Amino acid sequence: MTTTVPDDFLFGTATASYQIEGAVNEGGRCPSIWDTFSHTGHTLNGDTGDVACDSYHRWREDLDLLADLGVDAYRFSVAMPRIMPVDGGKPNPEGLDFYERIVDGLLERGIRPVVTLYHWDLPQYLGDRGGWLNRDTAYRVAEYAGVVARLLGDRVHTYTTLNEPWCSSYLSYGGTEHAPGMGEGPKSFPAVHHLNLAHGLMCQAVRGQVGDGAELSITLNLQMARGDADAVHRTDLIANRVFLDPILRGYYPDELFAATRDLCDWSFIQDGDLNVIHQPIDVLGLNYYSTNRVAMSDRPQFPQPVCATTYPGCGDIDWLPTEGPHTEMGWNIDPEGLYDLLVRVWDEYRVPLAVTENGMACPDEVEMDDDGAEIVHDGDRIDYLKGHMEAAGRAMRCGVDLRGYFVWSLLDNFEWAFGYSKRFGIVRVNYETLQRTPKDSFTWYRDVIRTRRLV
Ligand code: IFM
Repeated sequence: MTTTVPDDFLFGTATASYQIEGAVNEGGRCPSIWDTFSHTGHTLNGDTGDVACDSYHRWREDLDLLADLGVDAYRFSVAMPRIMPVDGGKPNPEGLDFYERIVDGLLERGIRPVVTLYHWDLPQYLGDRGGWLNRDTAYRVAEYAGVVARLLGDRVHTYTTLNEPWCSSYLSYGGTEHAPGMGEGPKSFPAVHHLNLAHGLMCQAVRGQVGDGAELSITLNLQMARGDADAVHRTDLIANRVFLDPILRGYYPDELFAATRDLCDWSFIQDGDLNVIHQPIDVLGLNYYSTNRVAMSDRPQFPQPVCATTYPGCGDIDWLPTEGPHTEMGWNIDPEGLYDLLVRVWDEYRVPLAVTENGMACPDEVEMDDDGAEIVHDGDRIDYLKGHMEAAGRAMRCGVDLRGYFVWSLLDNFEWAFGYSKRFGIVRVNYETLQRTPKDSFTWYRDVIRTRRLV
């Protein structure tokens, strides 16, 4: 069954600055923690974002692709290293001009800009002072958010404060997968709190510039676990409610303190922080790809010594292999998980939602047409998108207030620690020539958007 969406529903695609822009030494940009991380052997094949899709130079072509696709909105991120390249210095006019051209270029094409203010490319000078372990980072990032909002104002449809703070905390300070790759499990808790604080401060900074009419959001990648009730409950607490509850309800759950008692005293929470974090938002973005399967084990909850983990406080939980088909990332394909997630968050938090990322890395095969041009028949990606859109539509029919759906990603791009080995784009990027080629999924999505139906 298909679901017809309201006129103001946003069909879109998403990207992020470090993943597509390249030109890392141009326009006055300073290095970010991802430049450092990727240049020091932490990514597959030593890949870096130095060139990426070269969207810094090819942005017009990319916006034309979006216009051809017929999207209502484009979700992209602004790079703080382009806007505030000097520690304690003034905003960089070249960086500001770049994003102003993109926003105006989108509006000229009838596309609404959805701006993510922070998608992981923290300036290295803030990384040098502890990154998200340092409370000051929250204030510096909020100051930058105000600079961007002052410039772009109400030309932006939605300002998203942070993309996936789970990754910027647990995966970056708890584990070793993301910059700075600290790998000290519970060290990620102060990073979590400082990211939550940054979200609140950024909301205040944007509203301070744009006024109460500013549409604000944050995007979370909530971890959808299935399995033993106790294991599901604990992982939900550590990975999800640690963001959802302070942001949407103004408190950290007591159970969280109990579940982490041997690891962290949470003394970094200061008086008034929760009031700052608990700002009204207009829409909650959810990035969804797959589910996890968990079970309680016989191990102790708090292993000694503390180890690298993206789930501190969950030492007694096993992550089991997932069933069914998997994407090239090794993630299982479980559209029902998207339905469950949307219904759960809507039922518990009653906040309007948007699917701000959903998509699939596929082993795309490139063929040549009669004229020697590249073509990609990515039927597996179409099936993935179809299944998830159907699930999203079903959630809407069950009453979920869903405002948009964004495919990850417009372009094949730099997939973080996986470098260029994983392709999520509905447009192929040939990394030698940088030529863009719409895949079959692009044409299919264009037809979906035209019908204004979730498949
Ligand atoms: O590429 C990432 C993106 O930056 C954040 N969400 C998940 C995507 C796929 O891993």
